[in-house]
Amino acid sequence: SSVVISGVGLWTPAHSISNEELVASYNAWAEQYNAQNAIAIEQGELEAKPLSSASFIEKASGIKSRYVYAKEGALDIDRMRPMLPTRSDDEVSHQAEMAIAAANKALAAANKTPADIDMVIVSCAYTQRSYPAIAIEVQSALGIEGFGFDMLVACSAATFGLQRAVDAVKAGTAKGVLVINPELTSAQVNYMDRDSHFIFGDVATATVVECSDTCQSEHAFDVLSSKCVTAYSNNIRSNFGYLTRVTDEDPYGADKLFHQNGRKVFKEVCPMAADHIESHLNSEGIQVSQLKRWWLHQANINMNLLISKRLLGRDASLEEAPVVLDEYANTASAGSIIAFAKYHDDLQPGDIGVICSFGAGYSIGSLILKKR
Ligand code: CO8
Repeated sequence: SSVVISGVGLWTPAHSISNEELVASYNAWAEQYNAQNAIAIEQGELEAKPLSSASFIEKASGIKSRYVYAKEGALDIDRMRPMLPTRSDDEVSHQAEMAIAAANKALAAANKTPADIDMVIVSCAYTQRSYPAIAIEVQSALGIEGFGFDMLVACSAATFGLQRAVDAVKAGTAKGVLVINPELTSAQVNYMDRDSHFIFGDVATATVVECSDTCQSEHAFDVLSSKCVTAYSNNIRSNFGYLTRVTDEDPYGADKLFHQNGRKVFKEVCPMAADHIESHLNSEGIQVSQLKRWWLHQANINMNLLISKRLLGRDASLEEAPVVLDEYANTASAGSIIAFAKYHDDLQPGDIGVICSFGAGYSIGSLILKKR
């Protein structure tokens, strides 16, 4: 018997923001800022805020729009961040709600019920609190017996979570695992930063991992192997955390939100990811040319083109390396799983594909899958 991914679920928020809407809001905010600070800017004490452009965003990143969990507030130039209502301790939390929606879809796709699951991993770039774990809240809401925990690995949270799940099923620690990625990134986006205001969107994905002996799914994939690697870098960073209260820093400071050195990330991560995929495939005796599908991390279209070109010696077609970031933007760890969710059921038995994430940490995670 083998370990399989037997179902995947994708929950998409109801609201979206186009590049044009986002840029109109940012530019109105920047113009207001520049007018209000005209004297300080003229005297060289402050820098004027530069304007953003929808055509730059699409060309530099491939992103055309993004979904958001809450639209209210994000485009309001007197607020520039989404507005979420506070929920009481007795209500389901925002992130658990997203997670439950994706988990139910994954269970349905795998032909499973909560009784078939005994381990829940909520794995994403941020959790809205430290405890009780979002995973335990989800476990309780779904009526799952067993255990759950949260884990954070930024953009590679989904692949690293899947590796934990695969290992748990292999070891007999769990019979069925739900790995859920409720990415509520909009809360950490700096909508006042031209260089990053366009990058992220919200979404939730979930996958069911189990033993092939119990699998009842038409679209299951054997996990041939998984490989994770990390290498420390400050080029993508957020300093928000529980110590913010006691260091007396501004909790809204720009360094507390997502920020990056995008050019450096691009240059450093592309070769790392390409080498990682190649060496992972080679360790399984698989040639790059045998890959039917690349479910790549969705941060930047040019990154994905470069990575696949480096390995294939030509551009990958959209069928080989599907793109979802045009519609979803970068959804942290969920990107490669969205691509997998939307583009897997046409593969034939024996077809091989790779899920690969790359991002903050740096962190890279890959799983080689074979259609059953
Ligand atoms: N509009 C107009 N002009 C702009 C804009 C804009 N919005 N933004 C930048 N410019 C300007 C720049 O200022 C620059 O001007 P100049 O040449 O005068 O200095 C020029 O355009 C070119 O800028 P860049 O060199 O920055 O542009 P790039 O072509 O490199 O594109 C990208 C910028 C799109 C950011 C690109 O570098 C990129 O995508 N890099 C990879 C980044 C990446 O993959 N990051 C991963 C981060 S995600 C992650 O790891 C998960 C973190 C956890 C989740 C966080 C949730 C919030």
